[in-house]
Amino acid sequence: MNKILNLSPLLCALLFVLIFVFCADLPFSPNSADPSISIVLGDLRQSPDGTWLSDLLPTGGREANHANALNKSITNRAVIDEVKILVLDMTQWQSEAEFRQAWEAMNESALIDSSTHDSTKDFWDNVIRMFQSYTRDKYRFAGEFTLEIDGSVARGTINAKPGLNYFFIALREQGTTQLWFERFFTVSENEELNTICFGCGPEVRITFPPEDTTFTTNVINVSGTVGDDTVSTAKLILGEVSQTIPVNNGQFSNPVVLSVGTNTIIVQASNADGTGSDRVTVEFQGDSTALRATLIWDSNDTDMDLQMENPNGEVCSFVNPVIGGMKLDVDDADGFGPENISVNQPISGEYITRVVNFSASAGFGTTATVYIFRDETLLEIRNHTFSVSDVNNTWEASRVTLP
Ligand SMILES: [Ca+2]
Ligand SMILES: [Ca+2]
Repeated sequence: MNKILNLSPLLCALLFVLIFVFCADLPFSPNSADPSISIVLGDLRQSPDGTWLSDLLPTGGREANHANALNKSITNRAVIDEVKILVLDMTQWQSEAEFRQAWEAMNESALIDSSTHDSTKDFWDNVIRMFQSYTRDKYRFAGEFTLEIDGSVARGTINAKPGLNYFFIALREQGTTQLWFERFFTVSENEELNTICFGCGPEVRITFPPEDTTFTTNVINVSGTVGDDTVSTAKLILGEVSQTIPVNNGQFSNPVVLSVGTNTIIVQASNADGTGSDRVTVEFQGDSTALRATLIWDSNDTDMDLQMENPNGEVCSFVNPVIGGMKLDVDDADGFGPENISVNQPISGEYITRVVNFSASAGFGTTATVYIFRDETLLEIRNHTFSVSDVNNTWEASRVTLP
């Protein structure tokens, strides 16, 4: 016979009062003497990864609505008002694989007790009720925790028993729940090892330029490190211009073209865990340009060439980098760009910007993107894909008439 049933009603009532008094804030939390786990959710704006719970939920009727709520995307991630973590104690299992194998072997529909769903409760409450209804042979519902939100990052500390645990992490916006991540995690007895960063990706550090540097040249080299040697490319973002840059053995160094005034430079790198980024803000004090063209492209070890022809028929390119009031500020011969031509001494008439596919890497083409700035403001973005056989072909990207 179940031992609980042998308890006298008085003892049960006493236990209830003790549980209520001592655990009022976190009624289902594991004992605070359990190892603590520091959790960081790196970027809440990233797409969630969650299908497993959808599979668990019954289909049809109100339960289908719950499944829909789970998959409903939160439209404005800026107003996420709650981040919750639900912890299942899986310490009776040696590994995630062992549990999943046992779960697959079960008749799931027989396990799902739709009577646990209560139409007066919201989705999150029903998820908890559902998990609580299983807390017998397969796992134990250990508790729910709330993380602190700071912009798009959430942080907090939770406690869980040493051994295998399951974390179900949900974002909630005005009562709408979205599964963000689910993860099995083995809690160590040694608390220093219990740090989890979901969706954080590799650590990115911009080492040059330092924050708040003022430059008098418009092309600077951005360099730094990516904390994952297997990452081979990163994204370099400055205003509207977003380009791929190579990363070799965790190091990057690539030119970037500044606009007059304040520039925020962002470098992002991704791996299977998510996206990491760093940013610096610098100032460029120089003459504003009447017209400027920036070229980037999307494959490494290929050479694109930017050209600009002024109304007098003079052509600025790597052959004549300074001519007719135009200047090729930066040239690139090995992939991704940027190349940039600035018009510092404008003359009245039409300027034509062209891109020449100087070399093509074997096996794939290259998409070139040209950003045209008029008086330091983005006027247009044009792109064109060169096929592998388009070697030495020219693409006319833009025509702009200056007064
Ligand atoms: Ca080139
Ligand atoms: Ca390059």
